[in-house]
Amino acid sequence: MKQRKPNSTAAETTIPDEGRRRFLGTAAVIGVAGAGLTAGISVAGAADQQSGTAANPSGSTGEVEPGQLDSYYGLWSSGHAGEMRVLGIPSGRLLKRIPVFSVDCMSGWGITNESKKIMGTKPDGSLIYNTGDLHHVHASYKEGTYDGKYAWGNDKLHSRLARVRLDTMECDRITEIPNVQGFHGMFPDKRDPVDPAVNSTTRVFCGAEFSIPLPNNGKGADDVKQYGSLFTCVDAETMAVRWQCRVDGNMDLVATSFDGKLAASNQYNTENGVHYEDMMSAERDACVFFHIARIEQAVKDGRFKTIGTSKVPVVDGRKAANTDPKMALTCYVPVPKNPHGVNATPDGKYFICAGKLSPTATVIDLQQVLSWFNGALKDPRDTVAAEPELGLGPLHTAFDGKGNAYTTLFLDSTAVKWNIEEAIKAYQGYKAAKVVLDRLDVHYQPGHINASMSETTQADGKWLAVGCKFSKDRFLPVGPLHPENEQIIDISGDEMRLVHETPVSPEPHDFIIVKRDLIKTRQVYNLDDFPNAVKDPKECRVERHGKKVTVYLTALAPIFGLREFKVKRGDEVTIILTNLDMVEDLAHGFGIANYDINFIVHPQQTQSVTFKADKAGVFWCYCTHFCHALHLEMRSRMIVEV
Ligand code: CUK
Ligand code: CUA
Ligand code: CA
Repeated sequence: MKQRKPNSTAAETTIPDEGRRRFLGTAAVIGVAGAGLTAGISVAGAADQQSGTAANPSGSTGEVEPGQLDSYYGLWSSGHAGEMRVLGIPSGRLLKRIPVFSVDCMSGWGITNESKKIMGTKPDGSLIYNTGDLHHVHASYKEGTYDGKYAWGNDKLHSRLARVRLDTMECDRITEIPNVQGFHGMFPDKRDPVDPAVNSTTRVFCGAEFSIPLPNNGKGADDVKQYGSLFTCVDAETMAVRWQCRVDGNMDLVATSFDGKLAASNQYNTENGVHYEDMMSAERDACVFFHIARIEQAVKDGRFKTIGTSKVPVVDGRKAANTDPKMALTCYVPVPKNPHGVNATPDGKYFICAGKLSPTATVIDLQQVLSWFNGALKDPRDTVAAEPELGLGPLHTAFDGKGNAYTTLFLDSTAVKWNIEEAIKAYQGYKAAKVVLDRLDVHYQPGHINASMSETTQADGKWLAVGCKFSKDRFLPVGPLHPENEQIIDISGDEMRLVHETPVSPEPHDFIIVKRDLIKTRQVYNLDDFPNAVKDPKECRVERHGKKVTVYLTALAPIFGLREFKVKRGDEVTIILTNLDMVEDLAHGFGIANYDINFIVHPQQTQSVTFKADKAGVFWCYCTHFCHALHLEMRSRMIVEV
């Protein structure tokens, strides 16, 4: 198998001159902002930078020259780091880490009252969870392509769904899903729901990998019959859990159809095994399809139960309850042994389920699945349109919008390019079909794979990224754990061409690659969006109600509104800090020595922290984020009196 070297030619991206000037103009203002007096700068400059698209001429190196911008946002998962990451594509440069499930001083995530409220706290004010495991990132759609509004990430560890708003690239909601464990695959609707009477907003669908006793209340641990897995629908806007559907077997990844009618999840444990060996005894497992409209009708008609203390309606999608296809909520399509990954083709016709323990990928025809649900097709297996043999350990599949699929082969350390229509012809017995078009070594053991705009109607066939689980010898060793390796591949030509690779901190799984002009970010908050904002340095003060003390503070480079403030030992202190600067990128930090407090506050934003003043003495509070020539002098003193 071959390994190709990049050619070297033109730079990747260019920004139109106009946007460029605006950008430089904004940057110049930041310099001036040092005076702390500049006001009224809009965020238009940043939006301008994002317009314009860059070509990917075959032969591009994927290098983005100093000062040039990437043409795509990569929204990356991080696994047990619990965060979402933003990479520039094709450069692979890390642009931002978005804390989601884990505490992070970079932003004060898990430290400020505002972030704690999103993450969830115990009665004593401490976080319910300090850990997470974020595997999958998917963004909101409108009419088949990204609308730039939200991105969601799952927490496999504590079964939570988080939402990141893409204008600020910050997490704004986290919902815990009841009665499941191992919440793994997740995918939002790709268009507005079909029947507006049934659904008012789009939804996010969530699979659950581990079966647990239902209810999970300490009884029934030894009775496998009481174990079950629930497929969950969450409202994209309210983030409330709408309904759940109980299945036989487990679920892994999730895909949704472009017409809003179907969702599906691959199942590797149709055996309902509790132990490792049991989960591999069957030659075939399944891809379970959900008939969304029927499920929502069943919920509406009251044909559901609730489980344990949860009020969420649970419908029965198990085989025994769904023997009549015309009424069925679910359809179990048999696919070979322990499949992993299910992906929707950008033409809306097929779901592709990778084989993992089988060297195949199964192409399932969605029209045929609907035919089965209408009673026109007897055997669910007849929905299979193709099952090409690709190589060892197929996991995930991406698309170029030109009819080709790209599948990772974990055991072969290869990405394989194959043609879907040719695979269908081969399945129909056409001997001359040319299914596999190219193979490329990747380094090493690839998991997820994705192409620019892959699962949208705008799949553009320019870049492919492969998340390699092991980098082995590719980078300087850094102790026992090597970085992972995100490899960037040019797919604009007939052959895949590896252009470069980026080491990343372990361990990302899924990611998406979004055209940069689809995401419009903002850099300055609106002061009025924060009811507790301290709008003028003159409003800075200390207010006491019994043992509760509130400190109202402003930050305006390079000065905090109070040079010192006094509290008493034993007080419950709340500090409310408003950043009155108005210029993008002028964040201030607030750290209190020996008090375990550290957060930042963005221009025109207000953040607060609450803590017990349990140590007497003088404690310097200083700006922890470099903001100004006099940043080091930007301090206040907390004096805790006995
Ligand atoms: S899973 Cu990690 S390689 Cu959690 Cu999407 Cu397939
Ligand atoms: Cu304000 Cu550093
Ligand atoms: Ca199995």
